Amino acid sequence: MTSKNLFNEIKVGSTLLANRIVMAPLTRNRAGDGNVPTTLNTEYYKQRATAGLIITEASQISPQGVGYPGTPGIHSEGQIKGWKDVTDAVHKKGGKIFLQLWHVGRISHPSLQPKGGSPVSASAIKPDGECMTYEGPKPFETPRALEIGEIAGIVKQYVQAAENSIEAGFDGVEIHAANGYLLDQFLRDGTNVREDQYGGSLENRMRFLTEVAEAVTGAVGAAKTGIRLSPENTFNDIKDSKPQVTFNTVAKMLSSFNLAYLHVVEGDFMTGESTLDYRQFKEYFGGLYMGNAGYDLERAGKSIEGGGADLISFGSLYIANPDLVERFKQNAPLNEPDQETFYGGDAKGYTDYPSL
Ligand code: 8OZ
Repeated sequence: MTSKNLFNEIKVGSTLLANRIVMAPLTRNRAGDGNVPTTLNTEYYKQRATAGLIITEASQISPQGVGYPGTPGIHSEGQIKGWKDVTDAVHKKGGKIFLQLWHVGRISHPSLQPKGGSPVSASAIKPDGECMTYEGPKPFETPRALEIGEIAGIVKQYVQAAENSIEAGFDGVEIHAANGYLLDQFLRDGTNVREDQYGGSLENRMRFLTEVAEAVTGAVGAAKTGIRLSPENTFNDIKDSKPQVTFNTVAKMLSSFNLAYLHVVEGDFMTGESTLDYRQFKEYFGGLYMGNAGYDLERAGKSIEGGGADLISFGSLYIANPDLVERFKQNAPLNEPDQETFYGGDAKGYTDYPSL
């Protein structure tokens, strides 16, 4: 039996997954004090442990990496301990789980930053829109361009956070280089107008991500490291003038690391449109490719069977259907996600969606 389908097991780096159905990283803003994962968070992930792989919600690598209320971190002892309960619960049910490593860069606000400092970015370019703060939405402010001497320190924070993740029992980590956050702010030319070796040419814009990939894979192993990209997503007011070329080149650069997988947000969250040729990214990368954005059972199955992807991640379907794998197997009806309870709150809309 060599035919590929959604329900086949697959070896991803050093981790054997029971199926190719992945729970996408989903920000839910329900971490506890100190941005520490709680028993409620443990319950939520445990309920979803039949996914082939869970990728956690984006989790800060440092206090500077924070951009929203109630998002968990992976830089303090308490956070490591909180996450250990999550990984233990998921593993007890036979699941596998990677942590998503996050630094928001300019998608933050002084009120969320250590000592009320300015958020940082590749260049001092203000995003359009508002930041979610503890006092409600506030207009974004102009970020401070990182000094060249600060970048190595942030690379070290990615490494420390990756090592903390392994200590917390994760099967691996996903480097979040998508959706307009710090690493994406360096990659795309709409947010990076630096004139040093981290800006200008595409090679220079890729330097920060290249260094993070090299350092994280060096620390925890390429077989435990995935990366997420979003070539045409305009979420968080970001754009690139030549996204196909830029991300073909990023995918090619990443191919040299033997990563566990490349995870790609296909299309634009904001418009629902998808205009690029995602097969090209897959081919330039050469390793396991995880597709994401708006897949349903039928399209996911076709993509896996047709060689368009090796894994598919599901976001809102996983919010509402803890037993998504079983529902897909039975082609059973799905619960509808409630948008009102996506971000913040308690168990309602979080751990109270019924299984079959
Ligand atoms: C939605 C709301 C807040 C954060 C991402 C971490 O887009 C996010 C996010 C999404 O990757």
